[in-house]
Order: sequence, then C-alpha cells, then structure tokens
Amino acid sequence: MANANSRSREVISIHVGQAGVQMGNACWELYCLEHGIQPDGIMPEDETVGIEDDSFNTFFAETLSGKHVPRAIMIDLEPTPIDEIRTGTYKQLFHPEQLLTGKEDAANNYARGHYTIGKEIIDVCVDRIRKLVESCKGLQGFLVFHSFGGGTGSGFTALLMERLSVDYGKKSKLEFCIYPAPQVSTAMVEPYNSILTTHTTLEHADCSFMVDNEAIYDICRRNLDLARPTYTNLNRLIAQVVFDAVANVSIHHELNESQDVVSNSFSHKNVRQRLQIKVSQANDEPGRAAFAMTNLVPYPRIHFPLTTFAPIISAEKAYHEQMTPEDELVAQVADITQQCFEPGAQMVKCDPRRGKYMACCLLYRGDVVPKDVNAAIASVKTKRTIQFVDWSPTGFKVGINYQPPTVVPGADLAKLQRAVCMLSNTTAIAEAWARLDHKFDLMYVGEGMEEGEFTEAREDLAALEKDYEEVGIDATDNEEDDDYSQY
Ligand SMILES: Nc1nc2c(ncn2[C@@H]2O[C@H](COP(=O)(O)OP(=O)(O)OP(=O)(O)O)[C@@H](O)[C@H]2O)c(=O)[nH]1
Ligand SMILES: [Mg+2]
Repeated sequence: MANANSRSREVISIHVGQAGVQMGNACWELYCLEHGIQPDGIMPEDETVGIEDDSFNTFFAETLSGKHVPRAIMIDLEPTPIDEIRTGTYKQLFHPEQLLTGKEDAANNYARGHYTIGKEIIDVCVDRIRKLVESCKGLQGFLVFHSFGGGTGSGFTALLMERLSVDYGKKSKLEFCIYPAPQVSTAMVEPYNSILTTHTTLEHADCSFMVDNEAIYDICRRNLDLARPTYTNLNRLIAQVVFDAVANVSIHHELNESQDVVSNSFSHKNVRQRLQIKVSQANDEPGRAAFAMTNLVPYPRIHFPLTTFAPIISAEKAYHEQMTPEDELVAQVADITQQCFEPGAQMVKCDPRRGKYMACCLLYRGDVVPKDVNAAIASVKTKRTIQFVDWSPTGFKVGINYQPPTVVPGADLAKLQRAVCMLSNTTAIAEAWARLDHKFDLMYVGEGMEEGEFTEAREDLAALEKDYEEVGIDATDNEEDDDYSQY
C-alpha cells in the first residue's frame, strides 16, 4: 500500500450471484448519477483526469484516458445476469475482467456454491480481486453484496469471505445481504442456505446490513404505488440506502469523535478534508478501524444493523402534491426523523419498540440544519418506546451531507429536498433470526419429527442400498449366465 495518506481511501465492491449482481446494477447506476459519470465512464466535470484523489475515487479508479472504472467485480456461477450487463447500457463502464461468470449455477444449493461448483471459480475470483487491490493506494475494505437464499449468494459468498480473511485479514468486510421473503422467492430451501451462510460468515464479516425483501416489497407497494414491484424497483430503493450508508463513508468518521451534530459551518468539501486526516490516523492503528460503521458494532457478533430510510414518496405523488401548494411537500426534519422510528420505513421487519437500541446513527441529506436535527432528536428521546441498553449512552450520531439525494430519472422515487437514512443497532433484529430459525425447524422438526430421525433415515437408506448390493452379489454368485438369454 504505497500511500496511507491517500485521500481517496478505496473501497472494493464484490457482487455475488443474481441478487448481488442486480443490486450492483442499481448501485452503480446511482453512483454514476450522483457523481455525474456517464455510462461510458467519462466524467465531464472531472478536471484532474487520471489523478485519483477525489472522494469519488473511493469507488472509481481512473484510466489515463479519463475513464472512471468502478472498483468492483461481478461474479455469478451462471452467465445470465452478468450477460445483461455485457450487452446493457453500462457495458462500457466495466472492464471485461471485472465480469466473471461460470457455466452452471449452484441451483439454490449452498453446498454447490461453497464446495463443488464454487471451487472451480474461486481462484480466478481471488486473482481478479487481487488486481483491484493492487490498484489501490490505501484500501479501506470490501463491500460484499449477495442473497442469503441463492446457492451462489449463500455458498460461494461464504467461501469468498473465508478467502478474503486469509488474504486481507485486517481489512474490513461489510455485507449487504438479501434476506429471503416468501412473496419474492421461489426456493423452499432458502432458510437452510441463509442459516448456513450466516454461520460460516459470522466471524468473517465486520458489519452486515440485511435487507428483507418482504419489507422492501411492502414499502414499494405502499409508498410507491407499485402493485407488483419488480427486482428493479426493489434494487433501486436498496441502492439509495447503500449510497447513504457507505458511499458517504467519509462523513461518518466525523461523527464518531465530534459532538452530536456536525456543525453547519463546514462545506461538504471541508468536512471531507478534515475527515481524510482522521481516516488516515485511524489507518495507522492496527486492526480494522477503517469503516465507520464498525462503531455501530459493540461486540463482533452483534453486527447486523437495522436500516431505515425516509421519506419514501413516489414521483407521481410528489408531482400531484406540487400542484397544490398548501400541501406540505417538503417533509420537515422532525417528520422524517420520527419516521425512522416507525416500522414502515424499515428494511427488515421487526419491532424496535420491543427491543433496545445499542447505537443509532442518523445520516441526513439535503436542506437540513443542525438546529432542526437537535430539536428532532430531543423529541425522539422523550418517547418511552425508544429505549437504549443501559451500558450504552443514549447517543445519536449524526451526519449531514448538504447535497440532496439523487434519483434515477424516470424511476419511482420522488426527487427529494431532504431525506434521512438511519443505521441503528437494535436487539429487535433478533426477530429476523427467530423467523428463519423457526422456518428451518418447521420444515422437519416442527412437524413432529425428531432431529435424530434425519441421520437415522439417511443411514437406513444407505443400508437399503447396501442390501440391494448384497442381494445382487448373491444372485450373480448363485445363478448361471444363461438366465440372460431370455431377454
Ligand atoms: N432484492 C432482490 N432480491 C433478489 C434479486 N434477485 C434474486 N433475489 C432474491 O435472492 C434469492 C435467490 O437468490 P439468487 O441471488 O437469485 O441466487 P444466486 O446467488 O444466483 O444462486 P444460484 O442461482 O442458486 O446459483 C431469493 O430470495 C430472491 O428473491 C434482486 O435482483 N433483488
Ligand atoms: Mg443464480
């Protein structure tokens, strides 16, 4: 790592399996729009072509010819989702080496992704990732996108996380994981895959943001008036949250050491410059201080924050509301802050009113002043339903990025003047594990079966095979060949 003081502090994104790749499409579409990068990688506003020290260089490398190339790799064991990139709008954004496909998927089977099929492709993946790492001056860590339910998403991701730990032990690994939902998924075995991949990955991931497809699906139907949301609808909403949670990464560092609210007096750029200093100091420490989100994580295993986003308003509704000026289109800071504590804005279905918070980080965008944020938080703190564990101060970390959120033109979300994304660590998220565990058990044990019956049944069938083998041996030993002549 040539220069630890590099201002860009790179992050490498790894998109695994269909869900990982398709989330990637939505994220890179949004990152490009946020930074004014065209689908061919050209960024007309970039005045320092080939010099990688702007904040967008965290996510984009630059070629000497002025192309901005995502620091990303897309991996799938079968070609379909990645072929769509190879022929789609963003085909020139990626170098062909960043798009890696096999011939045959893992057929919703964790073990195929982790062992048989996955093993054939893992070394090439690790090689390609090494190339991306070598092009970084001061790598912060990895962002891994995948589903819990797919065979590649679960099994191959687990294998890759193990390898990344071996090769880059001290670098942070953050995940965005799709939690399975009956509305959107087809495979019966998804709870199995989810539990297996979580078990294997638990010690390798520093922080995992779960996105429950059911929660997102409901938000799309309720707030965006989409009768049957597609994966594109879901993924675009997810991309907004990803961008706020991680692409704004430099903002977070400011929060950890400063007062509750970042002062309004710095411009976005100043904040960034001050942060760079802190980030590089953090980098000098041994360990993995790089990603600010790890401050949400009090114990290594308790690393599944809940994300909420507000407001979520459809472009169409916003348009109509603009027609009637007396309607308050621009949501107030107090309202959007309050919404973060309501179940309707959550990316995972659970009830934080029945849990306790360990950490809470509010990331505002747009026209937001600290005075309003302080007032909104003071009001939230008076609510009895919002409880913190007694060993954690009731601290709200806050960040403000004065640039309002970018939306994809023609997509579902309204262009907002202000918005907020909350990352909180709440004990309530254990409900999501309880649901999965319950499904896992229900499939067999819950129906009255004993766990031992599994192995017993399996052994019995193995014995049956043996029985056939044995009767077969007796038969050929005892009888003469001329029996065959009848056939
Ligand atoms: N939000 C979202 N979920 C998706 C998307 N594609 C698939 N899923 C979910 O992911 C799970 C299925 O996993 P996939 O990612 O399709 O599987 P895979 O990783 O390609 O693995 P195999 O095909 O089994 O090799 C189901 O729960 C789907 O609902 C997507 O684009 N967005
Ligand atoms: Mg697949």
